[in-house]
Amino acid sequence: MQPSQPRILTGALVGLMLIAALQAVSFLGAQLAGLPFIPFDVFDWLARTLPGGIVTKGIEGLVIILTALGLSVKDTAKLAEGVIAVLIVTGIGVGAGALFVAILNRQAHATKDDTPGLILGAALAVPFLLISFAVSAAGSAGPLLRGLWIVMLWLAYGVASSRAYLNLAQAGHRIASTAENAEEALSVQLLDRRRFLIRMGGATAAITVVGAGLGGALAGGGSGRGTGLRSSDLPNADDSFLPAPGTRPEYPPIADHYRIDINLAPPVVDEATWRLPIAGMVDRPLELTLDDLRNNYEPVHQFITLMCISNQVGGDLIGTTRWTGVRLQTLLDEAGAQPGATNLVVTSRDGFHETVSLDLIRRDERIMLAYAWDNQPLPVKHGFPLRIYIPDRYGMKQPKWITGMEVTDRDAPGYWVVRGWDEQALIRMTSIIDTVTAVNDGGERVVAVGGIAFAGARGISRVEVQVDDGEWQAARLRMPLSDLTWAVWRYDWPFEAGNHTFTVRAFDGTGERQIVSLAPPHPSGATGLHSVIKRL
Ligand SMILES: Nc1nc2c(c(=O)[nH]1)N[C@H]1C(S)=C(S)[C@@H](COP(=O)(O)O)O[C@H]1N2
Ligand SMILES: [Mo]
Repeated sequence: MQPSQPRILTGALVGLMLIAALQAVSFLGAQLAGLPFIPFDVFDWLARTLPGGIVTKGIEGLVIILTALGLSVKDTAKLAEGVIAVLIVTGIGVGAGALFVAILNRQAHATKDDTPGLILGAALAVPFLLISFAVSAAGSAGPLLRGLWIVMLWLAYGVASSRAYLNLAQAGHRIASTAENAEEALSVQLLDRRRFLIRMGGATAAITVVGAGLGGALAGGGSGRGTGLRSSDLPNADDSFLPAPGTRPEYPPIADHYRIDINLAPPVVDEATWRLPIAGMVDRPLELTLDDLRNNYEPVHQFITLMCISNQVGGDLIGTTRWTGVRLQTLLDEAGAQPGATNLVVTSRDGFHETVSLDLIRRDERIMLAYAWDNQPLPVKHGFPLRIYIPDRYGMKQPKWITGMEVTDRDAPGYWVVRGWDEQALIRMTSIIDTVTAVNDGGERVVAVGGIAFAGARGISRVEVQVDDGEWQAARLRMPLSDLTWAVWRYDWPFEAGNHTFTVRAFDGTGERQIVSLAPPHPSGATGLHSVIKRL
């Protein structure tokens, strides 16, 4: 190696500094102007493009790791994915920095201008542009602005890389030519390089901290929303049943609702230009605005529990709120499906899709298109402006951010069905212990055990608790919010000091007992009983 040539490792370091700054600026742009955040686009693209088996293993692994760390899956999964996304792009930036130095070191006549940097920037910009446009869901910025922004960021990365290279090379060269002997030259030159790298590190660190900090502050700002239902509005408000202390709220705030979808940043749909088309094999194609849906149809309110098929036994990917919208039957009748049509293909802004049979829609008037949760417009991350509800199915069958509906005679498998998950995705019964607490019941010490049970649209008829190897004992059930929600239960056990195992099982409305054998979420939903060990 000639003394005047920067080392490849130095190139990697420069790459690290620049990619950190690039991501911070991209993050700030996302928060300020709805521009794409490059790592999220890359992650979302990978999640859509990699084979379903690999993605499923990845999700399973993540859920298992988060659970093992004692973290709430619903609160940390997106954060963990975001960290992975940033690490992936960081790796690309570091690799590109190293490769850049390696290539320039081989050029006999290195150019002194920005040309190599512009070439590097353009070479990076092209794939990232393609990726961003392939996922193109998040962010409110228009395509032209998105494109320009991505090109600009990578060109800046490239030009900064080549300026850094020139500085590093000259730092070596200048001193090498004035020093008395080679050894001395080398040490002085390294010192000079180090000074340059420290200066560059300071500058990039400042950009990174300011970009990420400002972006983070902007991201935190929650929008002022309308008011949700009060507990006195709930249909079972006069049930005197008292849940065990520590049981989750029967009707939680929607801020606590889990979120699962294929996007790191949720798609932002502009209400002004959004239309719901009902097209294809229909006599009268429809194109409805959100106001049409809100004002021209009788609103349907349903209390609904939604659960993700990736939920582990006892997991937190389950939530309840009141959904408001329009019966899908009504819209389908209005459009008039033609003879021979069999299915409705529902497509989403993020490329997600699912197929619902017309027979099912005609049979089940509870199937709805929902535009409100808890009396407020759907939050962006929960599918604004419109999502579908199909009773008794896991969430994977129920698209959010709906942008298209086509009546057809084809049967196209849904997004997750294509990727190896259950075609029907019928909800498997689950019961969860939320709490085991010693309480005073009129002077007597008892152990209050409580939680929820859920069996899709089949309802819960009975919940039983077993302590250690004892008999199964019937728990008391609170009247549920509806036939479509979880049921809150409670079992009071006479206090007995020591270490005890509490296990719960449920029976659905048809009298069927919860499946005992253990199965992982893939491909049809987890089964097995939930247990809690508690020292009393
Ligand atoms: N467009 C779209 N809809 C979607 C998904 C998605 O990735 N994209 N994920 C589905 C899955 S797997 C689940 S569990 C539910 C979760 O809804 P929530 O995030 O509002 O709780 O949304 C469903 N609808
Ligand atoms: Mo899901």
